Amino acid sequence: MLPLRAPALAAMAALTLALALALAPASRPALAQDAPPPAHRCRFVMVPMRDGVRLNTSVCEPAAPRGALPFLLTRTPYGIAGDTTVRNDYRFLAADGYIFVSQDIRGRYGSEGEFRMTRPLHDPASEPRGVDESTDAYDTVEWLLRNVPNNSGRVGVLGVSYPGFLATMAGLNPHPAVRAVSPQAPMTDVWMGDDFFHQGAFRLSYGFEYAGDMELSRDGSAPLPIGAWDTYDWYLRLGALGGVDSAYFRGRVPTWRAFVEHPAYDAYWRARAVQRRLTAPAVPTLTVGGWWDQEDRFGPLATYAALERGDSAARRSALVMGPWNHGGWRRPDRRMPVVDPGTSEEYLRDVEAPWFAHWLKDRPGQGAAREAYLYDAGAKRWRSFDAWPPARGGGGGGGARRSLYLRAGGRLSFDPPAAGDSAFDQYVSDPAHPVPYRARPIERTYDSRGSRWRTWETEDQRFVHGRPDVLSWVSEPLASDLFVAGD
Ligand code: PG9
Repeated sequence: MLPLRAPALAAMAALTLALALALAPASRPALAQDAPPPAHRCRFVMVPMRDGVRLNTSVCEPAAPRGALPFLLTRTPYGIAGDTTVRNDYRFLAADGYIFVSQDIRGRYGSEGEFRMTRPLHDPASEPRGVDESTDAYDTVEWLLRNVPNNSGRVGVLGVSYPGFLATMAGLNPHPAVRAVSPQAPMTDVWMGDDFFHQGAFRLSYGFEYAGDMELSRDGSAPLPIGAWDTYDWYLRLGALGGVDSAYFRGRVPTWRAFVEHPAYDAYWRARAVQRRLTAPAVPTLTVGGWWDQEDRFGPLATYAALERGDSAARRSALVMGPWNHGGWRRPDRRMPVVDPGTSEEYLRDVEAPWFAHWLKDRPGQGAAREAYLYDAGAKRWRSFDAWPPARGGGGGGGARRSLYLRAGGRLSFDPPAAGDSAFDQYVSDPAHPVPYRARPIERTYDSRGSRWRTWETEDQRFVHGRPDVLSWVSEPLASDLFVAGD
């Protein structure tokens, strides 16, 4: 048993509070009728990389000729065999006209070579002939420009999650034809806040299952030995993590070894922390995320923040944060019941399609401004900011930066404790009876029979209230509306 003490004197959280934000409500025209994408002809080709490895690639061109068109490229570790037509979530883009290209990254599905999870950029000084996801994107673009007729010489890259990370990588040391990238829910730093750890706290079930699914086979075909429907007890019985490799993976899952060998934020994870490589965007960047993303909410905010730091003059970086779970804006089958219906289509039609058209087709309009479009889930409307987090105490947003204190006795307050107040709250944590992060049964992360993994961030959390190892802090009733925003 571990007695843990939470020092109540410390300011535990600092929030930017923008009070009474005076912003005009977003006026949006009614949605256009949903028309499926126009017919395309798709073919599969093997595209050679600089080291001779060939990557399985699908190229889809409009069936009716539309003149020279830009490419839209998505690279993925999840398999492109089904890309024999244009995805429905690309329908607003397809109406504008693009050549759609998707590609299995090296070591996955139909591509040759070796897969490395979130492969970091190589160091050209020590490995002049090295390859990584950035060079593979570069070589793919070069091949497309030379081998696909009727292209306009411009390329946009987009993708969600792992493909979002790959979109970011395409914008690093980019091919000059890459004129716009859109990392969406991009995995950016898996130790700090995305996917596998939260501020270093390991997410056991997700890490075990994702690493095993990805690395036991090149196409997800090797089953993990989890027979349980409710995995809570299964993971309790798993025992010390040091013994998991010999019991289950036998050296075949490098990412699991990395979890065990690198519990701290060391050089291994820092080399994979993409935001550390981002400065001014070399190409215009539209970063997209969801407030209830169960996998990569850290990534979009960290990506935008890193680009903003280097981008004070260029004004080429935009951010959208919507009321969505992981990639929900592109996947109607995965959306959450609580979200305002229509926000995904608004984004796809009114932001994404015009943004790519601006940068790839010179269509005037959205795309020039550096802006943040954020969904206010309390007021149920979009808000637009010219910087994010909003400027302190001013700039159209108003508001003030304030600290919230977790005070002894379960009180949440804007007032700090008095000097010399040494009161504290404490709880006892029992590793044999851990707090589940969602109500049981805890289905496997991506259980094909159904899993509440994708929606758990909006689930009622009161099922843990009253446990001896869970503390809650509660404020006085609010006297007026309060808009809380920021990190
Ligand atoms: N969130 C997933 C992931 C990305 C990168 C690394 C590990 C996991 C994904 O949905 O692709």
